Amino acid sequence: MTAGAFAERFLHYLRYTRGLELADAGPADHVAALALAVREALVDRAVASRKAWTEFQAKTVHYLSMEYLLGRLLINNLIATGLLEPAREAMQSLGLNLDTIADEEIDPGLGNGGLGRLAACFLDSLATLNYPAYGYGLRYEYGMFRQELRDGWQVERPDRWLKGGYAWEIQRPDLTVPVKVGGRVEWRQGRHGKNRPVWVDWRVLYGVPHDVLIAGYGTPNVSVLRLWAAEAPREFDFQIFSQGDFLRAVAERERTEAITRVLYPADYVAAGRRLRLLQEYLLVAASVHDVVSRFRLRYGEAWELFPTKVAFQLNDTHPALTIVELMRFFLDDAELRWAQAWDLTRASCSYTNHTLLPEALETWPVALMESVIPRHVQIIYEINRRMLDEVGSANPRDLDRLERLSLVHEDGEKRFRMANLAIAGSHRINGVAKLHTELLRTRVARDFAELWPERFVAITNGITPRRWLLSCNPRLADLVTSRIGEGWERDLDRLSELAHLADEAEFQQRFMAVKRENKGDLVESIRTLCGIAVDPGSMFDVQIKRLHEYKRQLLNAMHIIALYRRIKDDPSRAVTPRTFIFGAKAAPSYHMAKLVIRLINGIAAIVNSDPDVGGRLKVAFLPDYRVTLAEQIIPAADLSEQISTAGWEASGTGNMKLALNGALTIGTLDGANIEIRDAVGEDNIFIFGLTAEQGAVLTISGHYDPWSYYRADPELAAIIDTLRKGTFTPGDESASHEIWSVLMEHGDRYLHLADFRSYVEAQSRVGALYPDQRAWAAKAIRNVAAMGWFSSDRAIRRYVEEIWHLDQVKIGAGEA
Ligand code: 26Q
Repeated sequence: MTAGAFAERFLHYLRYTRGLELADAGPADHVAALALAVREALVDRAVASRKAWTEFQAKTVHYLSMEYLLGRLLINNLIATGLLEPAREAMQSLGLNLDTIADEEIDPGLGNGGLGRLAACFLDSLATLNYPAYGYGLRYEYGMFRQELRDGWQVERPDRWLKGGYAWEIQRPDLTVPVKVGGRVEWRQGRHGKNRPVWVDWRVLYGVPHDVLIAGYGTPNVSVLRLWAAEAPREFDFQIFSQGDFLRAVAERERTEAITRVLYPADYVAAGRRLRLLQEYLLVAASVHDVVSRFRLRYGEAWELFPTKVAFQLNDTHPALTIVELMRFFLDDAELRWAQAWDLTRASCSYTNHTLLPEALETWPVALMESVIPRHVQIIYEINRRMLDEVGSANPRDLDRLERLSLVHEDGEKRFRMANLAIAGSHRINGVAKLHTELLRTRVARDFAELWPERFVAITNGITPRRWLLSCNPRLADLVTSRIGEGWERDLDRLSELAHLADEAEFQQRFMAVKRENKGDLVESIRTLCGIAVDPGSMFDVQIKRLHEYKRQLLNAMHIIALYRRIKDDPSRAVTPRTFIFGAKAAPSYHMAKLVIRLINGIAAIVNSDPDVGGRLKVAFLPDYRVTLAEQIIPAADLSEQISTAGWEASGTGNMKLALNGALTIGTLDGANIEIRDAVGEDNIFIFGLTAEQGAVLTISGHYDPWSYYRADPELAAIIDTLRKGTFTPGDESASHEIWSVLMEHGDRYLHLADFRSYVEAQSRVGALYPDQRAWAAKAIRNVAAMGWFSSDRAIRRYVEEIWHLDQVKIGAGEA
C-alpha cells in the first residue's frame, strides 16, 4: 500500500467515523482514524483466517484468562501488517507525526502483571505461528488503577480507559450469549423414568462479545481476543415495568452490568467475593457457550470429536469452572453419561499454575457458590466423590492423603479448592519454569503428581520478540538486523549469531551507543514524570514488577541505604554512579507493599538532594508502571533486578525482556533466572543468595533468626536501625518502623537479612565491572545472543507438542 492510499484511508475514517476534516481533528481523532485504517487490514486477515480454519477443520485452542495486558496496538499492528512506513509517510504528508499520534493511544490495563502480559505474548505467538486460536477474557470498564504518588504514598485513581471509545474492538451483539445464575436444583423424572437434576428458577444475564484482532507477524494469520461485557436482559425490564417498579428494575440492571465494571487489582490476596465469582463464572459460561455453538455448527452432535477439535487452556485457576461448566453442558444439555462427559472434559482442558504461595491458591466458600451456581456445586461434589472413591479403593487406609486430594476443604467453613479441581479436570498441568514445575510436583501438588505423574509438564514462559525488541527498541533491532539480517523476529534463536561479535570493539561501541541513546530518551521521561535530573552516563539499575514482599524491592532499598551510608561515611570515596529506577503498583489492600513504596520514595527524597552524594546516586520511582512504561524503561536498562526469595517467583518474564534488551541480571536462583543463567553462562550474570532448597530448610527448621544476621553484620545492623528509627521516612516514621517490625519481630518470612550480605557483594562486583564499558558490553551482547530460547514462539511450540496437538493452518494468499 502506498503512503498516498493510506493517507486517503485515514482521511476517510476521520470524516466518516468522527465527522471531521483534517483541520478540525485533534489527537484522539488521529489515533482513532489511524487505528481504523489499520484495523481494516486486520479484518481482512481475520476473515481469511477464519475461512481457512473452518475449511481445514483445524483443532483450535481457546486461552481462557481473567487478564490480558495487550499494551498499545498501533505501532505493533503497523509493523505486523507492513504498513509502518506508508503510515509514517502519510502522516508526514498531512503535516502530522506518527510517533506523536502513537503516543496518544491508550494502554488497556486489563490485568495485574505477569500472568496477563503472558496471555498477550501467547496470542501474538499463536497468530505468528499460524495456529488457530481464540483468547477469551472480560471487557472491564475500569482497568488496573492509575497510580499517583502523593508525599511518597501510592494513591489509586480510576482508569476509565473506554471513555473515548476503543477503536480496536469490534462489538458483536449478534453473538451475544445467555448465562444462567442463581436458582436451585430439583430432581425431576426424566424421559426414561430416571430421576434427573434440573436447574430451575435461575435468572439470565448476557455476555456481549467485543473482539480485538491480534496480528501475526509476517503472516496473514490473526488471533481473536474475545472480551465479554455483562449485559442485563431486556425482557425482565418489561416485566418489572408493568408492575410499575421502575427504580428496582434499573437498579437490578445496574447490578448485573456491574459484573464487568472493574478488574480486581490484586494478584495474590484471594478475595472470596461474590462479584469476583460472578466474573469468573461469566468468563467461563459465555466462552464455553461460544465454543460449543461453533463446534455444533461444524460437527453437529458428534461430541466424541470434541477434544480432537477443541482445547481449553486455563490461565491459572481463575477460569477453573470451565471444567464444571463443560460437564454441566455434556450432562444436562447434550445428555451424555457421566463417564463420557468426564473423558471429553478432561481431554479438552489443561491448566497452567502460576504460583505456589499457599495464601494465593484460590478457594471459594461452598455456600457462596451454591447461591450463584447451585448445579455446578452438585457436579463438583460428584467429581470429588468419584475421584476419592477411585483413589480410596486403591489405597483405602491413607485418609490424610484423601483429605489432601479432596476438592473440598472441610476445616471450618467449607470451601472448594480450585487448584485441586483444575488438576483433577485437566489432562495436562504445567508449571511456568523448570524449578517452579519441580516445586509444584514435589510440594503443592505432590499427591496428584504421585497419582498422575505423566500429566505434569514444565513449560518455561517466553516473551514475544515483536513487542519486546522489534517495536520497543528500534535502535537495537536495527543494529541486530544490520549484522545478522532480517528473520530473527520470527526465529529468535538466530540471535546466537551475535555471540561472535561480543568481543568486537566496533560492535561493542555501537551496542553501547544504542543503549546510551535509549537512556537519553528515558532521562527525558524521568524528568517529566518525576522532576528528577538523571545522568545518562550512570548505571541504570532497574526493578520493575508488581510490589510484593517476595519480590523483595525492600532488599534493593536496603542496598541503596548501604551505598548512601558509605558515601556519608566518606564523601570522597569512589563510587560507580547509579540511577535506581523502580516501577511497581501495590494492591490497594496490601498494606506492607504500600509501606515499601513510601520507604523507597523517602530514600529518593533524601539521597537525591544530599550534596554529599553529588548526584552519584539517584533514585526514581516512576509512577503508574504499565506496559507502555515498560517499553520505555527496558531498552534503557543496564542492570536487571530479579531478586525474589528463591522458590517464590514462579518464572518471571521481565527478567527475559530486560536481558533481551541488553541488561545484565543480578538475581537469585529462582524461576526462569536459573534457565537464564544456564543460557548466558555463569560469567555473564550476577547470581547471589540462598537456593530454594536452602531457604526452605532454613524456614521449615524454625532455625531462621534474622537477629543472628543483624548481630554478625554491623553494616546490616545500621541499616536495620534506620528502618526502626524511620530515618528515611521523615514525618512517617511509623511506616518505616512497621517494615522493621515485619523483618525483626515477625520472622522476615522472605529472608531479606539472610540474603543481604550476598546481595551487597554481588552488587559490588556489578559496580566494579560497569566502568569497564568494553567488558560490560561484551557480557551484555552475550546476554542478547543467548535469549533466543526465551521467545514465546518456543513456549507456544511446546504447548502445541505437549498439550494442544494443533496443526498449523496456512491462510489463503491474496487477502493479506
Ligand atoms: C485471584 C483471586 C482473586 C483476585 C485476584 C486473583 C489473582 C489475580 C492475578 C491472582 C493472581 C494473579 C496474577 C498472578 C501472576 O501474575 N503471576 C505471575 O505469572 C507470571 C506468568 O507466568 C510469572 O512469570 C510470575 O512469576 C508470576 O508471579
